[in-house]
Amino acid sequence: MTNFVSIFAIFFIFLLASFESHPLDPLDKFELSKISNIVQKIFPFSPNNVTFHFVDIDEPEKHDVLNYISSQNQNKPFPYRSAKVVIRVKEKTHELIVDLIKESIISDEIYTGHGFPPFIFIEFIQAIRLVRGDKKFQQSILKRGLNISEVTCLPFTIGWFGEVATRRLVKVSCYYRNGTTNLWARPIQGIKILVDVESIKIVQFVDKFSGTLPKAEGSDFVSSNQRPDSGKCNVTDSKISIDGNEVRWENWKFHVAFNARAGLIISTASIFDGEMGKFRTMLYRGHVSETFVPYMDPTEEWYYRTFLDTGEFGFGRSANSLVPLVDCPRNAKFIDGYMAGEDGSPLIVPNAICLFERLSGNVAWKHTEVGVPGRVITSAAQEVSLVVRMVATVGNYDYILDWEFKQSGSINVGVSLTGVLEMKATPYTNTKEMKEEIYGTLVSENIIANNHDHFLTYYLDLDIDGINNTFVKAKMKATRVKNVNISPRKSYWKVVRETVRTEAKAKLKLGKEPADLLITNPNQKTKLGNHVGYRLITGQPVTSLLSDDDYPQIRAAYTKYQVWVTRYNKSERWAGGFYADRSHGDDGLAVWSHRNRSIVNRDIVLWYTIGFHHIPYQEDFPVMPSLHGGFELRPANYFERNPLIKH
Ligand SMILES: *[C@@H]1O[C@H](CO)[C@@H](O)[C@H](O)[C@H]1NC(C)=O
Ligand SMILES: *[C@@H]1O[C@H](CO)[C@@H](O)[C@H](O)[C@H]1NC(C)=O
Ligand SMILES: *[C@@H]1O[C@H](CO)[C@@H](O)[C@H](O)[C@H]1NC(C)=O
Ligand SMILES: *[C@@H]1O[C@H](CO)[C@@H](O)[C@H](O)[C@H]1NC(C)=O
Ligand SMILES: *[C@@H]1O[C@H](CO)[C@@H](O)[C@H](O)[C@H]1NC(C)=O
Ligand SMILES: *[C@@H]1O[C@H](CO)[C@@H](O)[C@H](O)[C@H]1NC(C)=O
Ligand SMILES: *[C@@H]1O[C@H](CO)[C@@H](O)[C@H](O)[C@H]1NC(C)=O
Ligand SMILES: [Cu+2]
Repeated sequence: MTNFVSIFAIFFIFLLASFESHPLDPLDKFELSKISNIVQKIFPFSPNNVTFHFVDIDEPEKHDVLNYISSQNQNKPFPYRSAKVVIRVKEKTHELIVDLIKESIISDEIYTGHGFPPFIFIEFIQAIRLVRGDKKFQQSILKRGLNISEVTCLPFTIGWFGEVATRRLVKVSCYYRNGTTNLWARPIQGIKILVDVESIKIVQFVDKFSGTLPKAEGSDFVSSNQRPDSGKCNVTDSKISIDGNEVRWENWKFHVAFNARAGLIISTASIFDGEMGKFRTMLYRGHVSETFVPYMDPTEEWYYRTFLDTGEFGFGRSANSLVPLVDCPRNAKFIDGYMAGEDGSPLIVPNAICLFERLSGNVAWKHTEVGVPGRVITSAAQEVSLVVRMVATVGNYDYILDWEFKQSGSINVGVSLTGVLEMKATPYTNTKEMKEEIYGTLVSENIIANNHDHFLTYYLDLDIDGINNTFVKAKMKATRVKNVNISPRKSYWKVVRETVRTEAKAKLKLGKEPADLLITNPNQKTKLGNHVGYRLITGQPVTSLLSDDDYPQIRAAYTKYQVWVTRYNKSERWAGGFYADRSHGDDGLAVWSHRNRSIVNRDIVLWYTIGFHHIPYQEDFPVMPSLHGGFELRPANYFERNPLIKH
């Protein structure tokens, strides 16, 4: 009996594993616990002397992944699985590779380069606790006549400004709630507090006893009871199938993952081609790679606010638990996210990702024909799409990240910015009183919202019908009609295709010349002889306006161009460098691209940055209405015809 039960159990587990595992699956809670235990054996820890800053699957070889998922027989588990783990021990950064099958650490290297791994919750909490408990700080609050119970303190990463950076530091800023929720509107100014998160010490404390405290009236933004789904945006019966992390919907098949750094990751996306009767590859991996948010205020209390949010903290670490009927509609399905806590043990983010079918009310295609005698033919279809969403709240800002899959073969990738602006106090209550530069907009009495940028850089490893692809610019060239005898026209434009041969030539500042940007497969043609491809339709052309020698720009050099193409290398995924906190700009997209590798008919990665120059306006106060940006990946001679027309 016992035997039978255990055999049955093993069989059952085997079944589960065989149906659900994919080599790019994120680490689950059992694997995270296992990793923590394996590391614990070599680095025995008590709270705080060993901290886990990055835990993710160690990227398997791409050809192994592709072979595995394309092989018919997936009952065999993927032959290897390991994790990349970055821990801090005795103020040193260890990069570990943990083999999850052998259950051992197979590599341990101490990183000695510039920059530090991401911060973790406990470090922020300790820094805040330290400041609040500090006698000098308490006196500063008392002297201002404020009540410490109504003070909220928050840590900020400090960037790098040419100094020797040997310590992991944050600056702590405090706010006076005084019974309100919009703490960002009530900064307590004049106090500078620098905290070392590893020795847990205040290394600098300066109070100038300056600054006005804005009044609280009108700054609240708590919403009234959540409005139930009105049904205005109609939902359909969901045809989404989720098996483990694999999603199938209409003609799409892809894998969804979550990690602490990028948050939502889309992998191995393929689309079913009805004409060919098979799935065709399109995107191997896509996710937010880095986020750069520099503020445009060079003054003492603001200059350092030049955040690389994804690398310094993490979009996944900032992920919200999505609320049904608020963050996602009625028909949404949810996936939980897992990541490692400070001691490596698993933390869950329930409902970190949602998937839902959207009937937007848009028309997918349409034509009304009046030219057929005797009748008017109207043909059209409503657009139904699949949205995959997560929301990251990084301090004051909220980023709603969407991947929208369309049956036409397009993927629309978008981000909506909302939340509360970072603000500073001012004695001014009207613009006519202003005597000096304020570096922002007076959004309420005594409150300035500072000018800043947001750059979200996406990693897009497109594999159009195979891994070897080419980056092509289809330029529109204004041309003069030469033979005046055949045409009264003087000019037209023609398409001049340019294959971009090297990484150096593939970094683009858009808006200078009209061109379609294509990732094509030079080895595959349609029946009609066109090279199969996908097109990147970009949004507003925004690039960083900071000077090249400005420290934040050195760290985020890649934001000078919206588009880059590099050779695929599994270690090159984080545009601002892996160690983004206090980085010096010696790792990252700009550095890799500088090698100027050939990108013709190779495995290549497209990088696209959605940018916003944000001049605040009064409507952004007290909370900002969503502002949208995005791009589209759209088939371009990929299909023989419009895939929406089934026949
Ligand atoms: C962490 O501290 C504990 C208790 O003091 C000690 O036993 C352990 O060896 C320390 N671990 C490391 C890696 O230094
Ligand atoms: C300070 O605020 C707390 C609640 O936030 C309140 O209970 C307390 O009475 C206040 N203290 C003073 C001196 O006003
Ligand atoms: C705090 O709120 C109270 C009650 O609204 C108000 O009287 C007081 O002036 C506020 N204090 C500050 C420093 O804004
Ligand atoms: C939404 O769709 C359902 C099912 O198709 C239909 O019964 C309902 O009337 C629709 N509601 C609206 C507001 O269009
Ligand atoms: C891709 O191109 C490289 C370099 O030409 C070649 O070695 C490799 O075999 C190609 N891979 C595939 C899958 O075609
Ligand atoms: C892959 O990237 C890493 C990190 O940039 C680099 O050290 C390594 O040399 C690269 N490998 C190849 C084959 O280019
Ligand atoms: C990159 O390589 C190409 C072809 O070898 C060359 O023409 C170009 O000057 C190089 N660019 C840089 C910046 O090295
Ligand atoms: Cu903004």
